Amino acid sequence: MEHWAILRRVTTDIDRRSIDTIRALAMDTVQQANSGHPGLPMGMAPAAYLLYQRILRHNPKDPLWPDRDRFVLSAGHGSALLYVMLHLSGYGVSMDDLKAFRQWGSITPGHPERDTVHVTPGVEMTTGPLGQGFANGVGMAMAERFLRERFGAVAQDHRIFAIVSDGDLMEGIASEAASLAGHLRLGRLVYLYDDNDISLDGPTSLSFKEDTTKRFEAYGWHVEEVADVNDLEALELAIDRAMRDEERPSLVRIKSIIGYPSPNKQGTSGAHGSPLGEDEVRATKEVMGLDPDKHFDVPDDVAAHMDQSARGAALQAEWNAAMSGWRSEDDGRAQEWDAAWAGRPLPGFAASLPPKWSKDALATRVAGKEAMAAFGPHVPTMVGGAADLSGSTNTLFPGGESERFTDTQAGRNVYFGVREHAMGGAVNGMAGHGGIVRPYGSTFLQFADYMRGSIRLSALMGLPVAWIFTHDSVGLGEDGPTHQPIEHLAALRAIPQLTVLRPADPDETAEAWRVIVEDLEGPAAMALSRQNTPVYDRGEGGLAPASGLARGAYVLREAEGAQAVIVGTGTEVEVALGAADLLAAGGVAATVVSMPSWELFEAQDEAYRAAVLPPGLPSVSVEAAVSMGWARWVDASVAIDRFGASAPGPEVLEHLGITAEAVAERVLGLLG
Ligand SMILES: Cc1ncc(C[n+]2csc(CCOP(=O)(O)OP(=O)(O)O)c2C)c(N)n1
Repeated sequence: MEHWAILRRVTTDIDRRSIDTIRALAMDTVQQANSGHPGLPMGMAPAAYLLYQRILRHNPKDPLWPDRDRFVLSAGHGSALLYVMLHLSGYGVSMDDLKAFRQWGSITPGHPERDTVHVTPGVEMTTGPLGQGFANGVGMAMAERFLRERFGAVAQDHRIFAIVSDGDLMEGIASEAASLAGHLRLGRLVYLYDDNDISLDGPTSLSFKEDTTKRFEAYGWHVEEVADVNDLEALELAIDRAMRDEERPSLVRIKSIIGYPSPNKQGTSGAHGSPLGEDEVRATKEVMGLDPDKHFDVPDDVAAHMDQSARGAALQAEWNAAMSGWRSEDDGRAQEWDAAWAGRPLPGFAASLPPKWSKDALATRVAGKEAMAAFGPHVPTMVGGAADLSGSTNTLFPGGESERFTDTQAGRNVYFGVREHAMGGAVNGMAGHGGIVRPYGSTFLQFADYMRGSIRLSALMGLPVAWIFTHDSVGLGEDGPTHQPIEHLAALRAIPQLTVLRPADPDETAEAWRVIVEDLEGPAAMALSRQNTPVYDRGEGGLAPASGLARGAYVLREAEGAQAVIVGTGTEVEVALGAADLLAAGGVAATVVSMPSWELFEAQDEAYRAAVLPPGLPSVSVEAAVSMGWARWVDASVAIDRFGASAPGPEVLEHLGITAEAVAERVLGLLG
């Protein structure tokens, strides 16, 4: 038990034995899988113990209690620690689940996953790509503040905790998110930084030596320093001071020893990412005074001591009681609350769309703004914003100053600043928190790359978020190839479980918003144009109604005796119509299909798909982007398989061949 020499002020024997049990279970879990990261769980066991045992207001028997404190393990490689804590605190993670760590079909995958496959009770976010969890917590703190201001502190009054590591702090996304959190003074954020001086390649001195205290103070954070994670008293006092500072987010910088108290591997990167090995596990158990022949062993008194079910039930019962009074005070507020937590809009949402458009021709980004203004009142907890491009992406709700999310008020329009990475992570965090209906982030389509990690995670988690990308083709013009997306639609379509939508005109834009808010469970990415498109005449004798968007692709204008089909997306639907007109003038009949979403079309039955794209009928697509992927749907593509160029948009499109003439020619070529 000599390793306890370091534990100068651990209060009780049961504290010590509980923490050692966490360490032993984490070692066993990783050893059994013969894969995983034991070092962080062992080093940070005292911090996790304090959190789950004394600090977090949580109820293991209802992991989705809306007013629970949130905990994000941003250093997702330390998943064994999270699973062990969930098991010991009474969540639905069994000893058998620990034994199935990293195995097919288990609820204890290599990194924590929140999704529809691995439903691990108590896992708030999927983490693993370092830095993402850090940014997720910032979004959660924004959600908590927004909901507390809207519904009152009876309903929402909690904190966001995270364990973040050296790797998290090295990642750029964490810098952006920390800067944003400091700016917004997100005082409910309390991050425990595992400052163990070790990362994967070796000591952090290889690559990381800034003064993190000064850095976070400069961001406007409250920083606490704890010299030794094993000093529970100092640690608890530091966390307590951090929690009391509600004006600033807090970083509790904690010195720990990776792999502690493994006699031969602690303090080295050898304990970071591989099992300690049977012998070292035995030796470590011996150091802790535990029986090395026992595996997955939890003494009865430790199990009873660590089970948080009773404490959690009491906390939630108190909340439930207060909430029933709260509900009866204001019926409308209660209904709004229920809709918010169900992720649903209020009645009247669909009827608000489409609005009466301000002009006959509008950029779809402007149509998006007009649609948001129309449906906004029906989704009062929809929060989002842009990465310093609100004026261009047109994603602000009306309301000006009073709708702004600032350091003193939580409105629904967030100015994320030029921070795409943090915006992505924060929007995911808002969705993960719950209560925010369809949080969204927007920027130019080109910069989707900057936030791709978060977009991918939103898809992996199936989060109900909206990514709104404008300036969606070379048609944006003069800004040139640095700003002109080329491969981005293909890159987004390549992400599984992400629905990509590129509406053709204002009516399709409104319908796309309806589908995103009402129909879709998971994330959506919408591509909107900078340049105008007509509001198509879809009345009697005109083009087909925009409701066809919900099926992914639909016949927009049927040609009798069609010899070919022309498929367009977004602003290129106008090109497709022009091509069909040219062909008609030459006696060739071509049907025009609008195809705003491959994924929605893919989900239709074969009969519908065959009706839209009849097999055997020559087909040509037109989209101002790479041709990659189009062969799945059509025989030939008019596309742009090169970077764009700086010039007025219409000229760029002309030079790169996105014209009605080029499409008509391609159709004629196919027809021989
Ligand atoms: C974005 C990203 N890049 C790289 C990795 C691979 N990786 C996993 S853990 C790790 C080292 C992290 O070191 P640290 O955060 O200090 O954790 P510790 O060694 O203390 O467990 C790396 C590079 C990752 N998970 N995410």
